[in-house]
Amino acid sequence: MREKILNILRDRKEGYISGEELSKKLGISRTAIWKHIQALKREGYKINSQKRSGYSLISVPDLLLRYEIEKGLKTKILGKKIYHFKEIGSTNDFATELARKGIGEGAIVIAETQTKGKGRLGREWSSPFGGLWLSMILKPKILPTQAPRMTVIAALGAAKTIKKLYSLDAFIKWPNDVLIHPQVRTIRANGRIRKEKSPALKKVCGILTEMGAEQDTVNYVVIGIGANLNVDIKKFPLEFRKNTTSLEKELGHRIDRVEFTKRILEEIENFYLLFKKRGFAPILKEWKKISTTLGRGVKAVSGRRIVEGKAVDIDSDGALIIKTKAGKKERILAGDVTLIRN
Ligand code: BT5
Repeated sequence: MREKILNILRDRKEGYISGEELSKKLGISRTAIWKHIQALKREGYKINSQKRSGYSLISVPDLLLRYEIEKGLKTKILGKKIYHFKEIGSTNDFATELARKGIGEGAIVIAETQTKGKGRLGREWSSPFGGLWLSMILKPKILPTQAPRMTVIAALGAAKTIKKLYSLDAFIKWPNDVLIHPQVRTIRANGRIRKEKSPALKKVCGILTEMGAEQDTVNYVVIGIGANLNVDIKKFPLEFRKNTTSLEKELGHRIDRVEFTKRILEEIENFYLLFKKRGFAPILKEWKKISTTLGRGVKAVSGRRIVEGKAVDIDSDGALIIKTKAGKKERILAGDVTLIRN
């Protein structure tokens, strides 16, 4: 009902619509309309109420509210149910609770800030206001060992969104980092203005995939996406600032977070549907095109195991294949990778 009221108010642009007209259109009492308007105001919508003329929508809050995301969202699965929080511990933890309770595929959890945002291996993830901190529940028919495939699907969706919306090349560093080139610098050489990208890549988005599984069956996968949109990196702890950036910083302007959220859901869903229809091979092909890991000298740390060599492939589970100096091929299913030489 609130969504319907909002849409009618939006259509009126700056004009007013009376409580009576709203009540007729929607078939509910004027008191019920008034109550919904109060609830919308509490959520942050600025709505003018005038006794004679009725209601007028003045502004929409800079929040990732359900009604804003749902409006015009072109997905079939993702965003079927949207949970929004101004603050939460971790969206991944909440989504996991939901999945355990049997909430179906496609539900998403969004928070404006997280107090216990997490990265992989219990690491901390800075989640101040202005970013996108989102988790989704998926129920793919995969083996537990194939869960890294879901990380690749999400990372591809994130990279594609950044490319399509802002024409920035985004790359994936195995297994879960989405990176972009820092600010394009304008340099004057021989009186000419040249644009140049800094060669170093910085992390703008990270993915955390968790799952509930029994032996050979995956019950659910929770994919957490942390994207630095309008986030001030200077507010991060010092040790997190290196090699980190935000889209606002690189583009030089604030970005439309609602638009980004809708697009990333659509792009991830496209890759997910492609995966369901055609398997992992076409996903892998796309991934390889924008991998910053393949062909590079790497040091991979997976638990106590350390493997150094050249990253030569990604296999059908999403595992990284490293060829060591001794010529042996090692397979890393999960871990951290440092690029060590070109
Ligand atoms: C990741 O871990 O990159 C996965 C991040 C996933 C975050 C999302 S937000 C929504 C959902 N709910 C959660 O609680 N989590 C997910 P990892 O590769 O382990 O990287 C973690 C490391 O990145 C940290 O140790 C820091 O060095 C750095 N870091 C922390 N906050 C960052 C940020 N906002 N942007 C870039 N780097 C960050």
